[in-house]
Amino acid sequence: MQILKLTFFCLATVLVTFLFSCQPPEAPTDLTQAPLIPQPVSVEATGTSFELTDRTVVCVQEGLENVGQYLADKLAPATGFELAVKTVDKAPSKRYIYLSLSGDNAELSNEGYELAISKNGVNITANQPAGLFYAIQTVLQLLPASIESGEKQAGLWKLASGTIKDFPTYSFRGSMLDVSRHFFSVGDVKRYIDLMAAFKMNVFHLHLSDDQGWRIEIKKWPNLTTHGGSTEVGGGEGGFYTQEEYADIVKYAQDRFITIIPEIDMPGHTNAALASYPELNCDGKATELYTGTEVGFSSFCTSKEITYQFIDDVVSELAALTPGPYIHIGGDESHATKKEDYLPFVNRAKEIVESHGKIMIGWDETAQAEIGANNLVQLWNNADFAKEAVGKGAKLIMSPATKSYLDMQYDSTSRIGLHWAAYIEVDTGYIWDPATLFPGIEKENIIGIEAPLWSETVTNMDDIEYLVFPRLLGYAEIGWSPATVRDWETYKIRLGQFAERMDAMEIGFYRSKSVPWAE
Ligand code: TNX
Repeated sequence: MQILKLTFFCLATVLVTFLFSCQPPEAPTDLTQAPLIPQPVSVEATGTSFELTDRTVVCVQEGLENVGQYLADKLAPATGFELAVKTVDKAPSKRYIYLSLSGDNAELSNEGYELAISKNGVNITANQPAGLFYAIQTVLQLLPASIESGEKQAGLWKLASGTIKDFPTYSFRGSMLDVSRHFFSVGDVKRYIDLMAAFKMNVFHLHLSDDQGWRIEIKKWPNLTTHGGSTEVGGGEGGFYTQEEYADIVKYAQDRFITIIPEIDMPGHTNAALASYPELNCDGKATELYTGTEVGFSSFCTSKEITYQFIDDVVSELAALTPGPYIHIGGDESHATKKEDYLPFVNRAKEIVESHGKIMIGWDETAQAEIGANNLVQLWNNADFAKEAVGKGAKLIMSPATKSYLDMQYDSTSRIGLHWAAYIEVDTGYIWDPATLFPGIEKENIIGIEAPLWSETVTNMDDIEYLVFPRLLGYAEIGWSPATVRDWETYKIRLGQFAERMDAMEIGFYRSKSVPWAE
């Protein structure tokens, strides 16, 4: 009898569980409860929902076909819907997502958008296509996490109704990948770009040269890549991007509203170039290739004219391939360059960059040179240099190593990463404000933030994803969302709800104990 009872109880439990799991998933109806990263400026709910079906039409104003197609392509794999993209003058009455430019909403500026969701359709407006692109990222986050799957899913594709008005706090929201210490393929770089775009980041800084490797083909100086690109930290085979591959990366980024900033680090961090061309050394002798991780031992010969001819050739080819306004000249940790040589060197590098129609960016040490209001200085280590830059009218990119370095370990048990600046747990990476971190550096001195990933300990995409995620989401939010809506206690809940979405995106992220992962 006892056994019969038990069997019955078990069967009943199984049945209830089965029935329960067969219930259709509940449609979301409260837009204010949707976990979004970055958190929008304002969200209002209207209590119903819009269902995306195979009969939904993506409607666009003339000229916006590309953005419309991007949306349809993003929705296709998981839903299995091949949504038509139609050019129209105004939205139909139902079953639509309509993308249009209003051009007159000053509050939204260049990158903001308004997203109005009703039972009948979704209206997306912005002043510029970039705003529509960011609205699409929001739409994707409002759909179930399985929308990110590469294969068809049995989904109920509903979005809660209401209105989102959204625009970024900073116009520069970036990340950097060091492809010199370890080389990463074009495919890896494109994945990095896609993952940044999903969180509304718009600047991708490529650290293209360092002591361990030169990674961009320069036609006038071919040994830079054939020799200088032939190894990496640990002695692996290294690699480089041909100019065609670099142009392909630039185009891929541009299609996702991301500006590429190429960096050629100088006068220090130049061993790969010094090993490739003896004439760049003061003693006229080429150095050996370097596969270690020390910094600060190399320097261009600042007193030789050939050095400046070389820089002019490199910047000329790079500027021609780079539509964005910036060239980064590094300038950090030039411990092997005398200060009296360093400053005139940076001044000349700046002239060269400007003669090719670009704006110079340098790490914070470059603030000591003759920079002006047009230049950007990237704070990484020394707030006094950054303040000097502010005094000269330059704007700052905020990349404090203690808060925003993606190569810092989470804690002492992290399987890769460094810790010379700090351990940066997910909360530490989130809880800071660029505009209040250093007294004397105010919001109006700051163009934005950038989270750099140095790659001394990073050898493949799994390593990249482990260090970059989930911290990148926090940096995306710091760059986009107003300080008034940022708060760790609510952020960690939203982030926890992104576990399933990051899984669907096949991101091998670090499951920090400081986050309540919803799984
Ligand atoms: C400092 S940050 C460097 C890089 C290293 C990094 C490692 C900066 C401008 N220079 O050369 O890769 O630390 O965290």
